Amino acid sequence: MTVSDFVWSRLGEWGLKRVFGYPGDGVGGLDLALERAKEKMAYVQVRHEEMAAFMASAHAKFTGEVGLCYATSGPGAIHLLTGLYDAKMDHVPVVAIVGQQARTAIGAHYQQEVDLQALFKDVASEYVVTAMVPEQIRHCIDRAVRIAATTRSVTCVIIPNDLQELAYKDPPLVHGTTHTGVGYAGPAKLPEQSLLHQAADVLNAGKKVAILVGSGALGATDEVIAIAEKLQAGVSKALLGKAVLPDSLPWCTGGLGLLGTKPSWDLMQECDTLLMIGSSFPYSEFLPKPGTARGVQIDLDGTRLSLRYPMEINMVGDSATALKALLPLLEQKKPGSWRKEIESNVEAWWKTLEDRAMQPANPINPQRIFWEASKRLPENCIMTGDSGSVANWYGRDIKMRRGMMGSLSGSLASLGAATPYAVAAKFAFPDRVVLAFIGDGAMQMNGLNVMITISKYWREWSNPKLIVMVLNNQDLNQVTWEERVQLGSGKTESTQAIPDFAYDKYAELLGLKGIVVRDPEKLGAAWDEAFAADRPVIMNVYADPNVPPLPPHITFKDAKNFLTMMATEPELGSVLKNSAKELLASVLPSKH
Ligand SMILES: Cc1ncc(C[n+]2csc(CCOP(=O)(O)OP(=O)(O)O)c2C)c(N)n1
Repeated sequence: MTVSDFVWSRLGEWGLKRVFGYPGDGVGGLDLALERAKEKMAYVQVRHEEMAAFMASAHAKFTGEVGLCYATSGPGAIHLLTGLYDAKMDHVPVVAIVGQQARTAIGAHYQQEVDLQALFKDVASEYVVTAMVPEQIRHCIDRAVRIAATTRSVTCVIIPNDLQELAYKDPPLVHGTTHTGVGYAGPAKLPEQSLLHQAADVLNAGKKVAILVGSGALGATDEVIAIAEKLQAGVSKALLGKAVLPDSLPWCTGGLGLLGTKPSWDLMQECDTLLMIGSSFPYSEFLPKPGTARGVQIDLDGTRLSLRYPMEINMVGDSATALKALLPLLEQKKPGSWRKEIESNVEAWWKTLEDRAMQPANPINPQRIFWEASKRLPENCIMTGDSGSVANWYGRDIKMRRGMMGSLSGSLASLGAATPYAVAAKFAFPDRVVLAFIGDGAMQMNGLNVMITISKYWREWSNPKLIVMVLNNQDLNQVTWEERVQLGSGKTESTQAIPDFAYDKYAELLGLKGIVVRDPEKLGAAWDEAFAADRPVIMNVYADPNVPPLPPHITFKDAKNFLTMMATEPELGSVLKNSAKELLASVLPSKH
């Protein structure tokens, strides 16, 4: 058994069953060993190492397991970085195995010799190690997996290519060696009883309780519902926590923040008590004004407590475990005006969203694409979103149901995550329908290349349904709107315009299905056709770039910048027309 054989077999013992990667001479030994290990370690070959890291990150997000990727020395290793930062910043565990030039060449300014320890020092800050002798590899692998799982972080093992070919050796039982083992049990952290009682006191005293849930609450749906009912609270969801609660709950106010909803804004502004569960939602200005609400927070990671809002009670714990223990300490609140107000806000908001979606646009209102999709989503589907304007519409217009999953690049907010995330979802859950919502900028950045990976593998999936919806607005729209509203500047054609591309024809070139939509009245039928397809689909939907992704709360500064922007806006007519229609739909729900 070579060192490389040992690496794959040990990772397999840890329960890691799939690696996303790309070969090279820096990982030659690992490449050959992977072929020998194929019964136990499935290999997904990407077209670019960044996709492998995004896939590993998404695998961790969708399965709760440790994600695994590998790349060759030098350029391959460098390519991994964005995907690894995505995992790091959204706190999911990923192990990266990276090749290096031969030990005899290190320090010789050799070809493809990059200082990988330095390169990965930040992204894999919890653990990055270069293995130098066969007796060392066991503890390198064991520690990389255990530390990634324990600290929900990225770890990295660098393996020089000559070491990969050597015979594996167990460490001898002598001074200067260590003898590690496999095995890790997930967190069951229960906060101290006294702290739970203090938290209950704060929550019981509240008259208007708001709850904010994030991805840390994804395994605690029943508990969150039970707590919300007991406290007669409204619940808002950070984007990565969108699947924590179904949007059919009348007191679920949807997303929070720039991409969020008006009922969530109102909930946070008017509450007297805030319970935050498993979230490091970034924007403090969308939370209650400090001092206006008493705060209780639960997070698995103590470093993220009181990070955005000064909490009174800070508890380290696993969401489901902590909430189960908290529940019997809470008094049942009586239904009252607070809950009623939240529910009527939520009801009105859904009408507003429908009204906004149905406003005519040129040619298609992007909100309507999501509105029509939402009605048709199959049970248990998995959705991925990219970082452009699609994130707004996915966040707001998609009604999440129980059993569905959804994710995107949250804290890094990197362009180009939607398609590799969709591939990882499909490999992890081949029987479920997967949808990727992506802008044309992101599709051209890397989505087109991921479609080749999809065309390579889709026949292996028991259910081949994977729909990639490309929002073809020929604009880097999210940034165009940010410039309009945040910088008071009109669209700059040179930086913002994106060339048209026949995404549907490209799908057919790859043996997939292509659908093109230019007419809003044909959207419903197009979604039906996509969901009925017997293979992956690209939907090329021509959308209006001038429909504003209105924030839930417009500040004076936003309004002032909007006015300033008008002087330099080349598409002023349609920007004004669409903005007026959106605003009217907000104040006059259900009147077109
Ligand atoms: C890797 C990366 N580069 C740049 C950005 C900045 N950025 C955020 S959204 C966006 C525009 C996205 O355009 P597109 O994918 O066409 O989607 P749209 O907003 O038009 O729907 C850009 C450039 C980013 N988030 N990530």
